[in-house]
Amino acid sequence: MSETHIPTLDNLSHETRSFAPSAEFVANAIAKPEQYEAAKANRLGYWADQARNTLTWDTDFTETLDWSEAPVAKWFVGGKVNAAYNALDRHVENGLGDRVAIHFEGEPGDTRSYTYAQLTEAVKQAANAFESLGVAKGDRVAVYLPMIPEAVITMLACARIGAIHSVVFGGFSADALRSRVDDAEAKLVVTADGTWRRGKPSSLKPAVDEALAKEGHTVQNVLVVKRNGEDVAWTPLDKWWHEVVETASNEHTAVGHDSEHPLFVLYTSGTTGKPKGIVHTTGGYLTQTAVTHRDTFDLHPESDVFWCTADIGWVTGHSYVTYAPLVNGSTQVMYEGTPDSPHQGRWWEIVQKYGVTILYTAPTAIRTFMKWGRSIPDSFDLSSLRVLGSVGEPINPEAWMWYRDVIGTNNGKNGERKEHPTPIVDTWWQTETGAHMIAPLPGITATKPGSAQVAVPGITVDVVDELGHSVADGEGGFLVIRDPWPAMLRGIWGDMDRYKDTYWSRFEGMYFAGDGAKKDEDGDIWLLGRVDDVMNVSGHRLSTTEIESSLVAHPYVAEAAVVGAKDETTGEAVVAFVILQVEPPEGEDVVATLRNHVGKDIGPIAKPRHIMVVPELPKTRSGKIMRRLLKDVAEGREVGDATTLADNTVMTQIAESMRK
Ligand code: 6R9
Repeated sequence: MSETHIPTLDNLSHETRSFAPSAEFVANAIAKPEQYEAAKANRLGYWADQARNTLTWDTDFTETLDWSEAPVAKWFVGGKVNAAYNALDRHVENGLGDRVAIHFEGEPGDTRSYTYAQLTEAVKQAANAFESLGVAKGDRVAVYLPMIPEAVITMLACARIGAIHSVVFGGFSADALRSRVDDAEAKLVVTADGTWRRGKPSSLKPAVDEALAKEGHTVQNVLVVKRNGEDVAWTPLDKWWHEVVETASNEHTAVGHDSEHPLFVLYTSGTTGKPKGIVHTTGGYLTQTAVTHRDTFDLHPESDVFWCTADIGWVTGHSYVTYAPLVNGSTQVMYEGTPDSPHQGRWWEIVQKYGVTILYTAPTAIRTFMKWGRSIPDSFDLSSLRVLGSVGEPINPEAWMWYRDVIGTNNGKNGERKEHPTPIVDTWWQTETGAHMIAPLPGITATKPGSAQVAVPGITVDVVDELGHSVADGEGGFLVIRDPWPAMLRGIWGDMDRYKDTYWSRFEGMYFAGDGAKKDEDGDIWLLGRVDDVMNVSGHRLSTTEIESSLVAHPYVAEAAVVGAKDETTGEAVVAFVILQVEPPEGEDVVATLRNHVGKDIGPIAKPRHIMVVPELPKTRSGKIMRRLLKDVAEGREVGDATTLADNTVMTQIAESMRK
């Protein structure tokens, strides 16, 4: 292996289990092995077929890909297509108006279901209302809403009229909201009085008021959905959603927008610096999100009930809540609240209640459920589940196996187990990629615990060394994407240079994803975490994921985060933060036990120098551990900017637990 920061994955390489799909699953699978071959033989032809078969175009496209201005792609050039029409009207026209599009479950237990016909009407009303407020094609609309149907309605109404939505996660602060409103020069803000969190009202509107208090912004109107009924202050910009939208006409004709018309901007953080407004356009994004939703999850839209637990504030909520499930005409569940309200079985209760067949969630949630114990999911009937998905970070083999054994074999409350556990699909992608890029297909791929494995048909990924040369099987390096793909970002809002510099300057002619990866002996891809999470200890490259997986595999440990702390002698030293799931026996030296465990599992070099037992780990709202903050603790520095934490008391809790 070459020098520098290419990660290794020695302990994950010990992972040799592999699970082939059952014959029954294969027989009914939507995706066919021939798709890989067709895409390989004629990549652009494959995507052109997918675009035409998946979407209804107002005007057909004349060119599949224009890469003449690389790295800015144009897909399905000359085509005209309306995203909202594809997600809604066409299903009603095709006789599916009575199919449920969204089963909404509010945190307090209130529910609402929208059929395709009802959702289409609601979006037409919102489109008319936004237009009456002066929003026109190309204008930006900031969306600061909880997980309620109005969030989806707002996004689709924007898409319908060609306005560009910029969803700002409801957990972000007033300052974060203002900087995003300013950067995109939003004309309209759509928000709510608030939402519910663990049985208590939680407000949103005051943050909007605070964000817009200082003059100099571009906002002309603020639309406010009444959700939790709390009193709110009222400004001259404010209008109630129920007064403006719900009284608007429900007739609205969708017109096709250019395939390359911007659909949305979504801000995402780099490791440092100002958030980047990732720009996505219409035709390519819709094609790849819909195709991957169909193939990765083996979607049978007439019978499946899909539930993606992501908030619409993240790309997963854009692609696999608002767009793909509706473009595919499927039925989905949307849940407003937290997994532990009013009890730790809430998610499983929802799966049981709606007969969810496909569940798509994040490793952090799975590890939380592991910590809470299997008796909770075991007491619900999860027999409807048939595909389980994972996204957001590398999934430890331990969590993967728990997901399979506990959730994937549950065949009812009576303790019966399924003969064939449900396939698990680990999906690697990013805000920038727009849709799945690496994922096993559940009726084709024999899955391996902890690996996203193979590029989806029509996508070319690779792992390269420092110099950009493809590494051999068994070797590690940097994950790159070799060819432009339909759902790729088209740039960073207002900053094309940063786009080129961030993604296209590291390796000539390749998209640099920022992730470390390894090819195993079969050529399957294992993700190792961000390359900035890679440690170098005495010249040995260690991945944070590798050591975390080892720690989590120990019966004492519920969750673990590992960082490299600067060390004069060894370059970096491994520092681990762990949450325990059991009270260790009296007199047990937990730290020594865990150090020895890692030493045995991976090798003495990987033994954490320090292990701190902590009550919580610092996570963003999307569940990513903020290792940067832990690094500050490990290196004895003052803790840096912690404003994007889901729970901002965590760092204090950690500091306190270390003083003890
Ligand atoms: C969809 C999403 C992107 C980063 C990405 C990588 C990590 C996401 C992963 C995964 C390993 C997976 N990531 N899925 N790592 N296995 N299945 O999460 O987008 O919020 O932009 O994050 O998340 O590090 O580069 P985003």
